[in-house]
Amino acid sequence: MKKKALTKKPLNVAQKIIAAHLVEGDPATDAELGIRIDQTLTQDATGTMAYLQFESMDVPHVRNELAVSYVDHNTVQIGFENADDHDFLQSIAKKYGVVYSKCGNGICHQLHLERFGAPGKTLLGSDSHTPTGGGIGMVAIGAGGIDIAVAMAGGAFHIPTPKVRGIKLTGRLPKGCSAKDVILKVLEKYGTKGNVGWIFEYFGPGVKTLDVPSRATITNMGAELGVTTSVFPSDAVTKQFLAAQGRAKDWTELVADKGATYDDVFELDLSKIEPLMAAPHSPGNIVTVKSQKGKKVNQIMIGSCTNSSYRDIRTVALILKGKHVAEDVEVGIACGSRQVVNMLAADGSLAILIKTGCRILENACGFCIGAHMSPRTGAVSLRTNNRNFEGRSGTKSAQVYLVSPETAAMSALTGKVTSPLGAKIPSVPAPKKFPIDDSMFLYRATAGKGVRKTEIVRGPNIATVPKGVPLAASYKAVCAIKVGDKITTDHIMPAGARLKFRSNIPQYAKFVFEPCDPTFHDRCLANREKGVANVIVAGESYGQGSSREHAALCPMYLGVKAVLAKSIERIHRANLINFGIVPFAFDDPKDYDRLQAGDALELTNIRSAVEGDGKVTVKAGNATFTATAALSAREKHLLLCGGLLASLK
Ligand code: MIC
Ligand code: SF4
Repeated sequence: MKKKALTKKPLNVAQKIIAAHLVEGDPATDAELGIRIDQTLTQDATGTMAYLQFESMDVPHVRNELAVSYVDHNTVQIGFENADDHDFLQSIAKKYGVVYSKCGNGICHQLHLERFGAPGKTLLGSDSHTPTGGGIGMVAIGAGGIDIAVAMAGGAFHIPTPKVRGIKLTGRLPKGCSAKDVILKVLEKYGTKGNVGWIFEYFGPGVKTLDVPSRATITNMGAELGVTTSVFPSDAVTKQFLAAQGRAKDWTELVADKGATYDDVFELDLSKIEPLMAAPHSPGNIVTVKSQKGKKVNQIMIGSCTNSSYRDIRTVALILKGKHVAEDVEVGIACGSRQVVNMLAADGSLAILIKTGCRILENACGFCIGAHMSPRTGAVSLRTNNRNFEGRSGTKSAQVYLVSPETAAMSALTGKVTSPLGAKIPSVPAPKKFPIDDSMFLYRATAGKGVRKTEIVRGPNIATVPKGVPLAASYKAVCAIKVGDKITTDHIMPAGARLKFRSNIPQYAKFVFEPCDPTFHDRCLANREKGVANVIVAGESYGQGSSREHAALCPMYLGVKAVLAKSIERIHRANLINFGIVPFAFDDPKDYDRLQAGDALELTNIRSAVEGDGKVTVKAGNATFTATAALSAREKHLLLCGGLLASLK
């Protein structure tokens, strides 16, 4: 007994959850770990591919504890494509034992937090903001659709052995500041690149001052740091939230052991925080609200999975109560779920918002993904969502600033950037009881089992998943595009108006790199026809942002065989490997400067490089240089086969 106590290393929250789910690797010695996934979630924009891939695995039904398919992204339904996708998703959910959240129920992350998430569990979602679940003590990770398919089939998910950074919260937020300002502060400190492989764990006396929706805002936007995930402990505040959701039995206490350590600690005094905003065009471009005071604002959008809880929208309603939004400003409100809408209807907030001149939008992703509400040319748009990449709003010239609901509401009243500090900002206590109506979650009774004889509905928008081919010994190639630093998956595979083609790869592939070079598709196809491989050359932090595997799947379809970058973000790197594209990093970043779009290249030893130490020799005209893909044995196997799906066949 004594010996055991001596050898038992105290663990932090992230380490505890990972240890309890470890199926491959040893955190002390291995660079990659395999973990068991309890719950999965998909959304419609990534879900169709995930379920097509699951279907091709020939498994009779889902094998993980709980799989939920949400419809929240493509809800606008102009043209038949979105509705085709919804029918497909509904039928395939019924067949394989997936719970189906109907269009209109709300945004996946908000709903999952309300109705299914539980402390200590692992959650894998085909959406980069899946870490929202970290707000109630889950290890919740975003990944590509095919990784979710594997997890639904009972397979492990692989993560780089994480380093855990403890963010020690002390003090209490000043009135007018809220969780968005906290995560913007963390983004100011750590930026949107260079955090690959880390988990951020919040601890310390300040934690208890934050309610669950606030914690979830912070872990949600941890995605913008590029970390594997972010996590809060599960404490009395979590217990109260779950009990109010009628789920007291899902609560367990989960706190770091006494003496647990972190690989690094950052101390953040909440009382010193001031209202912040992320200026165009990056969530890491942090400025104070004070510094932008008085800037004229044209549009304000409140909602998204970051800030659409009852707490957030009720706060906005109370700030606006009895007043009217400014003459020249358009204000839109999108709640996170039907539960939130119902609560706001019941307590009069909805009536307040309507009276003050807000536009009440559907409880869905909507504006956040540029599906609608694009601002006017050159507009200043304040938004409470998590990403302000150039053009994501649907208007390339728009200047999008990310702000808290408090700053958004105060600015709505004046039509100018206005700080909530010093204003009368009401507090919204955590509700004692949330109204529960799960009627838009279908197939709970057959969850995990499915209804085998269900016919899967496939409209013309549901195409087949292209398969990869084994990696050749060498390639004659061409630099199909050269891009700079911090290229996001919104640059590679735009969403917005293009989102409806997600289930149809040949069609969607027409828009790869549309914002950077609309000729990319045609040139790549022509090269592919000639048997010449396409190579993407990129700077730092390539593939930031969303989990959309289409940013790898569509390039694979266009004959892209390798990416040569200064560095590549975690989810996108994993997606590239899943689709047989080798993610190389320049051994000498200066070699990036030698290359131009259109240059003929030769990847002389690519297959043996992948089999061996990952070092490829690249010939570019008279120059020869090397680049390396640091790969685990599993990743090597996938690449040699031509991707994950090809490896299963
Ligand atoms: C996003 O916020 O960019 C999205 C749309 O939710 C994506 C998923 C997708 O592209 O479908 C994400 O964050 O992973
Ligand atoms: Fe939806 Fe926006 Fe959240 Fe992505 S970030 S899941 S588009 S609300």
